[in-house]
Amino acid sequence: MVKIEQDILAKNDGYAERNRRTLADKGIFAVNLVSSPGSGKTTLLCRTIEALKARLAIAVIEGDQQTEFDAERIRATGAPALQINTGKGCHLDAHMVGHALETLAPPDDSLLLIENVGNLVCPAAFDLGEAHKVVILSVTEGEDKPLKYPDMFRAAGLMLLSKCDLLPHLSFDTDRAIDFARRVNPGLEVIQLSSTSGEGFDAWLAWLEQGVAGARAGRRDQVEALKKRIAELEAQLAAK
Ligand SMILES: Nc1nc2c(ncn2[C@@H]2O[C@H](COP(=O)(O)OP(=O)(O)O)[C@@H](O)[C@H]2O)c(=O)[nH]1
Ligand SMILES: [Mg+2]
Repeated sequence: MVKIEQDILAKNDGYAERNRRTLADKGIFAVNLVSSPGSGKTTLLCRTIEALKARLAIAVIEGDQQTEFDAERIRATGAPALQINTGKGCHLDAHMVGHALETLAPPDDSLLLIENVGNLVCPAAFDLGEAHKVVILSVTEGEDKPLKYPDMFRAAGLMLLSKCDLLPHLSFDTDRAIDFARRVNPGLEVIQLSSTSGEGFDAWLAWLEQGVAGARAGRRDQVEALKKRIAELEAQLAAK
C-alpha cells in the first residue's frame, strides 16, 4: 500500500513540476482552493472574478465528482471555466490540471483559480503545480477542523475564514479557530471575509494581486535573462 501511494505521489509530483514550469514561463499566478463541500468556494470565486475581471484575465478549473454546475456558475461571470469530473476520485491531480491548462490556454500574466473537489483530506497530498493552496474554513463548520484535518491546514499558505456575515447568529469562536490553525501551521496567513457582504474582500483581492504581480515579475526576469544570454552568445559569435 505504502509503495503504491509513494509511486502515485511521485508521478503526480512530476506532472506538478511540469505545470509549475509552464505557469512560470507564462507569468500565471495559480491558486488551488481547497475546503469541505459547501464552504463557499464557488461563491467566493464568482465575487472575486466580478471584482477583478476589468483589470485582469482570469481562468478557472473546476473539480467535482459529478456535474458541470460550478463551471456554469463561473461562465455566467464571463470568465472561461473548464469542469473536470473526477467520478469516484476525491481530488484533482496534476495530470488532469496539465490537460486542462492545454485546453483553457490561459494568457500570459493572468490569474488561474482552481477549485478543488470539496474534501478536507485528499487534496492536501496532491501538488497541482500551483503557487499556493488556499484553505477555506466557513464559520458554520466549527473551530476544531484545523486540528481534526491538520494536513490541509499545514499544506495551505493562506486560510480564508468564510461566511463571516453569519457570525452574529453562531457561537463560532474566531480566535480559537485561528489559534488551532496556527498550531498546525504557525506561518499561516488568515483573512476573514464574506462573499455575501463583501467584508474582508479588499484584503483577499490585494493578496491575489500581489501574487499576480510576483508571477509577472518572474516572467519578465526570465525574458530579460534569456535576452542577456542571447546577446552574450551573439557577442561570442561575432568575436570569432
Ligand atoms: N451567508 C453566506 N452564505 C454563503 C457565503 N458564501 C457562500 N454561501 C452559501 O453557501 C452555500 C455553498 O456555497 P458554494 O459556493 O456552492 O460552496 P462550495 O461547495 O465550497 O463551492 C451556498 O448556499 C452559498 O450561497 C457567504 O459568504 N455568506
Ligand atoms: Mg463549488
